[in-house]
Amino acid sequence: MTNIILLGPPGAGKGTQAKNLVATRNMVQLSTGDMLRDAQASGSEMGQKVAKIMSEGKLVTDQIVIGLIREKLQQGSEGGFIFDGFPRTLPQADALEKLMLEMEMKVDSVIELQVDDEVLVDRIVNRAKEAAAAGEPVRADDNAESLKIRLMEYYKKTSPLIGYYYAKGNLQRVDGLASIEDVQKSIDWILGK
Ligand code: B4P
Repeated sequence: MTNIILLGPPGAGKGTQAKNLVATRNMVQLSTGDMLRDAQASGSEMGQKVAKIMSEGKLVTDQIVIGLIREKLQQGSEGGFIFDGFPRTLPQADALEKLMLEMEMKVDSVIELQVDDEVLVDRIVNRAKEAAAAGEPVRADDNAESLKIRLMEYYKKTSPLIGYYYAKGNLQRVDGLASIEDVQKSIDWILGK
């Protein structure tokens, strides 16, 4: 069983790589972004509460996302968990550490996907264009204005986690500018066969 965290700015490819790992390694993807979008789609009270925050590109409260993760961890996973978009703040990282201890598990690897800001903007704007062209729903936060705030939130609140995990000795860096397949190969190399 291997538990990993995928760390990186919006559009770095965390969700894309997590899906590959689910398909190839029988791991369970815990994407807080997907969980929050599902809550919105269900129309639940919590979903309604977070809708505006997310569309503006801001981070949802730690309390809400930690609650979502706790619930999913209790369901277990044979192949291990991929934390995709969680933790995003230092209090979330501390909470994850406590939860893992409680459940007698540990984070084996933290993989940082490194991508330049200009490329992130291109990817997000492209995703919005492709979805619109295909008649699919466009994410409310996939626009230049929200992205500016998402990036600021990342540098202010999430990037300190790079130092946090570096100090713990389990941070690995991957060139997220490479093709999806090459990023996948780098992650496979880190995780081993
Ligand atoms: P997320 O859903 O986590 O979204 P993301 O960071 O934008 O996406 P990701 O990095 O997964 O990029 P993707 O693979 O999709 O968060 C959305 C919002 O939810 C946050 O702003 C916040 O409001 C809230 N939230 C979530 N978690 C939270 C938490 N823990 N605490 C508080 N709030 C939280 O890739 C993007 C695009 O790039 C795709 O189109 C993909 O095809 C393309 N792409 C990927 N890899 C590529 C590559 N190597 N080359 C070319 N294109 C690539």
